[in-house]
Amino acid sequence: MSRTPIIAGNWKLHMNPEQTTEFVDAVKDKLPDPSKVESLICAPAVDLDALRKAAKGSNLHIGAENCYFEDEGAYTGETSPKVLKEMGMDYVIIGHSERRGYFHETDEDINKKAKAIFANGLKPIICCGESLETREANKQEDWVVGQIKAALDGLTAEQVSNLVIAYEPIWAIGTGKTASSDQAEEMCKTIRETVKDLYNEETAENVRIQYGGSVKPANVKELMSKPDIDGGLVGGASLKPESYLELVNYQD
Ligand code: G2H
Repeated sequence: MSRTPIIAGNWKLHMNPEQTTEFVDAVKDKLPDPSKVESLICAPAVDLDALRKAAKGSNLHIGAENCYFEDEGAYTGETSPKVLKEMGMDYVIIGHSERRGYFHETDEDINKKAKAIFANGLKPIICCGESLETREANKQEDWVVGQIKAALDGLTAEQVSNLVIAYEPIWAIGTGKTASSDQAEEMCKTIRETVKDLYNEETAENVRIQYGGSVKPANVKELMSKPDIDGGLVGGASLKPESYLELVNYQD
């Protein structure tokens, strides 16, 4: 089974529509063959219309950084997964540690969001990862396995085959401290084994698992050489076209 690697930019709360258009114009003709590496940008909701227009006809996949688990209703300030689909998005990141931490998202919310994303024909990128305290207490595996079980609860094997899991140790996010490629591989392998236990071998072989946390051009090749790491979820290093192009073209 060969999984297509997926390198995703997570712009967080950076960029405006004009910068989005400039960025996409600078990268769109230099992206890798999508059968070799899937290139994705997930942008703030206010930039998604510009992202879609600029990326049209190119090999760039596009996505949002979050959504709500209801399609519509009295939920002031939320983003509808139904409208994200109508806008042409492919992916939605859910469960990022910044959403869990600053916005108090629970495992249950994340599971409901995953279901709403699939119900609308989109694909979730489900984030998981432990804090420094949890790692220092050597409880990181139990923690991450618990997050994965909760996030996948009630999803079918077919859905899980089509989603992406991003392992992002919180202590490595935006800190410049990357997990070593062995630490990252160890957890990505554990996640794949968890999917095998919950579903079956085929689903575990299909699911793509990214590592995130200070991924940059200097470490992407080493991380991507690991058998259970199928991609990167990249914050800071995805904000400049040159750096993003180095990341997605890591095979060159
Ligand atoms: C982790 C990552 C992107 P950075 O949050 O999801 O950000 O690459 O800046 O550590």
